[in-house]
Amino acid sequence: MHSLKDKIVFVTGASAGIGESTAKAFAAKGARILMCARRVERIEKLAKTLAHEHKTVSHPFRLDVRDQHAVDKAIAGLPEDWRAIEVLVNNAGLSRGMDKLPHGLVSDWEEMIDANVKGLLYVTRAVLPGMIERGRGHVINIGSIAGREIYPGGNVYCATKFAVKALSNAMRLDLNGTPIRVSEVAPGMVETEFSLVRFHGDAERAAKVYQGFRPLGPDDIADAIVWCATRPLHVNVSEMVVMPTAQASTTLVHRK
Ligand code: NDP
Ligand code: 8X3
Repeated sequence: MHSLKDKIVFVTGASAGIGESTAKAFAAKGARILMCARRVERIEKLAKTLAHEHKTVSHPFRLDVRDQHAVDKAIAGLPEDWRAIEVLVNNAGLSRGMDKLPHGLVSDWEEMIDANVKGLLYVTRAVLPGMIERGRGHVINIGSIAGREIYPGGNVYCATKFAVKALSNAMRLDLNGTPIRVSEVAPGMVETEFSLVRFHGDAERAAKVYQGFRPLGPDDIADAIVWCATRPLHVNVSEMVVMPTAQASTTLVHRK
């Protein structure tokens, strides 16, 4: 097993859901946690929780991954003792809307493409050269079952997650011959703030998404991410699709 004790794990989008659980799960393994999100007050609070519960040192900072200049500045400006990132979890992302394509909001499309695809690229581009120079590192991209199967109204969100799958495969090709590992963890339905964000704050509509079956929780995905990261260094989990037992595909969920 690869120990992450005192190693730096960078989790993007750690202010909620899968990212928050992932920061906690790596902290429980003794890692030091670098984390970002736009809602900085939330990650500052999380940093206090990590310090209290796991005696973990963490470094939270505000970042909108859609802003390439801000991403470059944040990574280049990291304090000296926070630069040696061992694991990058590209988690920051969102869905917006579920309208059929002819009626979709262009602003929703842009937000998803900018965060899920361009943001992931900006962060990865800023972090990878350091990993290559140090001769160690692991990039874990959060894809989705939506990156394997399209569902009605999923159009642009699905396209961004297909892109995450393509970019994960591309990273493995382009990094072949280096010791850097690249994994994609692709969840099915996880109950987080995801649907609340997708439906622009409509809590009733969001709750319906998870009614009548047991969805995954963010801790289930954090567990899968940590498992990938702690395999021995000669083992690279290329991709892992994790679904609730009640879910067979994006369009088939058994509800009571
Ligand atoms: P949440 O809405 O609970 O969390 C999303 C996180 O991403 C928040 O911390 C949010 O922080 C951050 N984020 C969003 N946009 C940006 C941005 N521009 N810059 C920085 N951070 C950003 O959703 P999940 O935890 O469910 O989603 C996490 C990832 O998992 C996403 O990539 C999503 O596509 C993927 N996923 C989710 C599934 C699900 O069913 N929930 C299934 C499959 C994949 P803040 O708003 O503070 O910036
Ligand atoms: C999130 C999973 O099926 O709700 O990526 O789009 S789904």
